[in-house]
Amino acid sequence: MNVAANTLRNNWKRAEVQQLFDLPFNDLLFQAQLVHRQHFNPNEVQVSTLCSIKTGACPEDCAYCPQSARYDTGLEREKLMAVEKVLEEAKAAKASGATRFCMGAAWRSPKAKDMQYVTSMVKGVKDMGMETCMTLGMLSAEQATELSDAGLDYYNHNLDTSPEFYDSIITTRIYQDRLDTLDNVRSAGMKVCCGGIVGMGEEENDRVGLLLELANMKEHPESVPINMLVKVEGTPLAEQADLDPFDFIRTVAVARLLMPASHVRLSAGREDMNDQMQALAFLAGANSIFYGEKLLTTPNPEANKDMQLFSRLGIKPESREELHTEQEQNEAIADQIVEAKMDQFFYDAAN
Ligand code: SAM
Ligand code: DTB
Ligand code: SF4
Repeated sequence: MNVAANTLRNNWKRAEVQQLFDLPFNDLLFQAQLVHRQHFNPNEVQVSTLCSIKTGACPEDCAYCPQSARYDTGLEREKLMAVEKVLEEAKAAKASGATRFCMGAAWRSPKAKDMQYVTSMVKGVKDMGMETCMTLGMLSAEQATELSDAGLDYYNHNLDTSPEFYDSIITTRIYQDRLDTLDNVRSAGMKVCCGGIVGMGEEENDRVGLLLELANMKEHPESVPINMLVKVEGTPLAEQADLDPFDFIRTVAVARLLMPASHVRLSAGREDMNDQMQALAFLAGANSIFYGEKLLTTPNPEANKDMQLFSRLGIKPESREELHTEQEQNEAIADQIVEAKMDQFFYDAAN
């Protein structure tokens, strides 16, 4: 099957998606790379930084999540971060080369009293010249409009898995709730960041189902995070068996083929991937990462290590089109690369 056609579709059939998963690995990666090159510079990766603006004590029961109040994961519950503190973190993220600042809250949905704080955060981060993203749980149409009016560029809300497997992972809200929030985000004019998690014990059929849901949305999400489950002690999925790494790469490649113009983000789970696996994910069409030592509550590779990997692969962080920040950004990135190269030099010299 040759899928390298230069068109965006939202009428994918389950059997077509299954056929892509069934391709020999090399054929699948070759197709994904062809399609990737029609839409993106294959040597650029978008870099986002995450900040947990409200950590822990979430009332939901998502089986993978260290922040659910229902599981004892040893996480300290925290109040909503002060706006200034968030802006300080955003400044640091910008200085280290991130172009998007993503703020996450362990909420089922934001309360009315929270909205003034989160909208101030959006305005402050935008003023620094960075793109903004938030993930705050379910949103009503009014809340989505409020965030959009404040200047929020992206809203992250994942489908997480297939509709069929969903009930084995979350019982406190249904698939349709998620679709409704995504509709509200779209109608309010924001860009959608929506993906899922693999490695939760789902079947390949569920990975097909998840990608089918995403690819058949009226408009593809602009950003598609593919998370590999981070197994956290105390959560019901702590002892989940590892997913075959090639099945993870296949999922990235099929996402790239189905949603050719979207950024596919190699999201949570990179700490458990070696450099070769990450390089394969980039070859399969992943072109965005979370950058910085921490995701929301779990570790992520050190920024320096990522810059070393980029440098070894000849990858450059994607810069934003807004030119007034580009030079600053390039300078920051160049500094990071020099630093990373020095570290590598001393490491090599000492070993
Ligand atoms: N509470 C909000 C919500 O659930 O929409 C926002 C924050 S929540 C932590 C954002 C996403 O992080 C989840 O939808 C899930 O896809 C991802 N996530 C959470 N825990 C994870 C884990 N242990 N491994 C991989 N991804 C995870
Ligand atoms: C997404 O898809 N992955 C990010 C982000 N959206 C908010 C979150 C990953 C969280 C991993 C577990 C943690 O650090 O708590
Ligand atoms: Fe709460 Fe979001 Fe974690 Fe679910 S994924 S428990 S909603 S923080």
